[in-house]
Amino acid sequence: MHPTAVSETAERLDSGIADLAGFRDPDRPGWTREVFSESYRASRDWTMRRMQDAGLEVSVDHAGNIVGRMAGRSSSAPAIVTGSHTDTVDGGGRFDGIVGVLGGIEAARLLRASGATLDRDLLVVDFLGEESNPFGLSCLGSRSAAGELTPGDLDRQDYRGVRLGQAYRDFGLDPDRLTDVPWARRPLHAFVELHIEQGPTLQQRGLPLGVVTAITGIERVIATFTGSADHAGTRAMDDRRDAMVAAAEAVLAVRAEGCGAPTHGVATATRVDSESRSPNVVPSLVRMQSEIRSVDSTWLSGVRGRLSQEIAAKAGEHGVDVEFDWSTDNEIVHAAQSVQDVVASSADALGIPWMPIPSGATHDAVHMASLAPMGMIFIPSKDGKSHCPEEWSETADIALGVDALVQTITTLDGR
Ligand code: HGY
Ligand code: MN
Ligand code: MN
Repeated sequence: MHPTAVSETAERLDSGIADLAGFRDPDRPGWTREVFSESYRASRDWTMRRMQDAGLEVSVDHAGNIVGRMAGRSSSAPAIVTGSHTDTVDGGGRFDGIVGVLGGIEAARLLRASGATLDRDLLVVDFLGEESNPFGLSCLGSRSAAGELTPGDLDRQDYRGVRLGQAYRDFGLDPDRLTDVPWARRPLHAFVELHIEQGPTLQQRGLPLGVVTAITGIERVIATFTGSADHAGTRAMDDRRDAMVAAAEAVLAVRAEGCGAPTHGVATATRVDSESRSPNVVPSLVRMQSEIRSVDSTWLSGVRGRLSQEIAAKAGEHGVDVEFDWSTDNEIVHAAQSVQDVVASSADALGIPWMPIPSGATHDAVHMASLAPMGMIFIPSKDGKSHCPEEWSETADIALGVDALVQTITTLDGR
């Protein structure tokens, strides 16, 4: 790309990231903009205007996804889709998902500016609510587009007891039409998502680009420990049924499971809540939330049995009962070899060094993979930090990722 164009792209990316980061929850750390929040609602008008400025025809589908369309010569041909998300985790950063939405918009702008007209429509999508949320369900918008959101999902409740269906309604979306997503019902040619790596590998290897090979599967569990309440001052230590101790043993069992993964696997206890409110009572009811991830299907498929058995045995030693509520947030998904090859050849054509890399994070691409051949392009994350205020990616790396995305879209269009 001509140096002037490079600096204009870099300036637009810089200012876009800064402007979007301004839509944040003032009461939370980092750049928090959680799904259904007021800061998220306010940011969406900005995103729509950004798409319009780039010459895209903008609409919001019944699933709440913001869709920017650049018409191709043949609107009947299967479309190419790119995009990501602009919601964040609590205390999140400025790049996770945002790079894929702003990068997709920039790619469309560059394609238009080059005078190139694609054969196929290009859709740039800001998917609703990709991040895991208090309802325990990630990728709301892409899951709906793929027809994978179920009526039962809408009965999920957050810790205030609010149903997911009500949260959609409060946000202005009709819970009965969430999978009515026409653009996703037409044949689609390919889906490619630009995203930060959210890990340290590319930086450690000194590489500016990753071609994603697979996206991790995620198993989630809420373990509920039931012991017996007692006076913390009078009940002898060898005569307790302490639910907190059983939960603590479970946290360590989760860690041991992740550390024992043979190839690629992680396991994290992310929350422990005790129902006991008084500081002088032996806890009788404690819940532990955990998630386990891997691209190794053999290991991941055995994790429910291994962990349930280990945690139940430890709880039994303390006379504590335990119940498990397991769920699969998403299965392991492999990127289409055809799209991986196009991303790789595009990077080669641009002289951008790259490596194949699995994704330990999940993405909207997981659900889009059921609609079209899927691929992802990674750019480096500074020190591998993500889901925190320190999350950082260099503008030059983002611009390279955009170049690779433009080249990939152009090549896919001709196939
Ligand atoms: O949880 C994830 O991996 C993604 O950031 N939602
Ligand atoms: Mn993300
Ligand atoms: Mn994320």
